[in-house]
Amino acid sequence: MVDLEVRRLGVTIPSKFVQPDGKTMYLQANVCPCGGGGIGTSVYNFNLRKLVLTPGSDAPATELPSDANLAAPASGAVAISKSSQSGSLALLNDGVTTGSETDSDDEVKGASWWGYEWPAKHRINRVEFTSGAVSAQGGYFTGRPRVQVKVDGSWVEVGAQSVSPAYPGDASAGANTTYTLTFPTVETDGIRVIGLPGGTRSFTSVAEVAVRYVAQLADGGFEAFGSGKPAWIFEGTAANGVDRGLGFAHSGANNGWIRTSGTGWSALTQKVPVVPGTTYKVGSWINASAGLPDGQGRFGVRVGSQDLASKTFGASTGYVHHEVTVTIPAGVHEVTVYAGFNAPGTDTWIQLDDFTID
Ligand SMILES: [Ca+2]
Ligand SMILES: [Ca+2]
Repeated sequence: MVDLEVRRLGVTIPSKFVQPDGKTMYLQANVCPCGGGGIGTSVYNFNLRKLVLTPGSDAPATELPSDANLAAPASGAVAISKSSQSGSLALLNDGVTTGSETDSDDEVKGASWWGYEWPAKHRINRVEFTSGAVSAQGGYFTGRPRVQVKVDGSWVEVGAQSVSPAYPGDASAGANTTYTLTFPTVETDGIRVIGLPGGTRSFTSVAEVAVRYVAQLADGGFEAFGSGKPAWIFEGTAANGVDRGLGFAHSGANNGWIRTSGTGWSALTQKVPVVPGTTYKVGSWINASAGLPDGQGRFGVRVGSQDLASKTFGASTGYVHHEVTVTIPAGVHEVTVYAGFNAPGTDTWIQLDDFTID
C-alpha cells in the first residue's frame, strides 16, 4: 500500500532487511546524479525507504455517518501524491491545517494529486482539502481540483462534485485555505484530489486532507460538475433534466425540472445519509406551473415508501421555499429526500433548486 515513483535505478528490496513479520521491509533505489537527483554529488548512494505491506480486504464498507476523519492514521490510510519534496506525507493527516508540503520536483507535471489509499473500503462523500504555502512559483491548482476514487484499481472521477468556497484556479486560492468538496456517497479504498499544478515551477501544496462520510445532501443547487453518477435520481414517466444557464434557477446558473402532459407521479429523489435520533430541517425551492392543482405537488423525506415528513404544494408564481422538520427513527441511517407531483393530464411542470439539509 504505497505509491512508489520507480523512475529510479537499481530498485531492490534486500531480503537481508525483511523483518520477521514478513510485511516490513526496506526499498533501495538510486537516482543518477547526472539526472539532477544528486546535485553536488558525483556518486550513487545507498538509499533505503521503509515499506510496510498491508493485505487488502474486499469486504463492504461498514461505517455510518459521523464527523470522523476516515483518513486519520489509525484508519491505516496511506497518503499518496505525485511527489513529496520533504519525503514525508505525514502532514496530510496529522489534523493540523497549518504547515506546507509540496510536490515540487522540477517537472512540468500534467497533474498533481494528494489523497489516500486504504487496505479496506470506506464510504465517503466529503473531502476537505487544505492548501499549504502559495507563491508565484506554485502551490495551487490551475482550474478546479477534482475528486477521483479507485474503482477496481483504476482512478475514476466522482460525479456531481461541488466545491465550497469556489476554487479560484490561481494563486488567490491562498495558503492554508480549506476547500470542501462534496459528492454522492462512494464506496472505495482510494481517494485523491487531483488537478493541473500552477505557477512558474508547476507544483501544488497541501497542509491537510480530511475524508468523511457525513449526513449531507449532494448537489442541492444543480451546479455540480464531474462526469460520474448524478446526485439526483428520477422516478416516474415525465420528461426531466437540468436547465443550465437558462435563467430559470433560484440561485446559481442551473435548476432541475420535471414536465409532462400525462398523468401519474414523477419526482426527483436523493438518498441522504443521516444519524438516528437527530432532527434535521430539510428544505427546497420549487416553482410550479399554473396547471398544477393545489395539493398535487409534494416535497418530503421518506424511508422506503414510508413518509417521515412531507408538505404539499400547487401552482405558484415563482419559487416558493418548502421546509420539513424530521427526527430520524432508531436504526435508520439513510433517508430519501424527494420532490415531485401527481400530473393532472395537461401540460404541467415544476422547477427545483437549492435543496438543503441542516
Ligand atoms: Ca496537516
Ligand atoms: Ca442552482
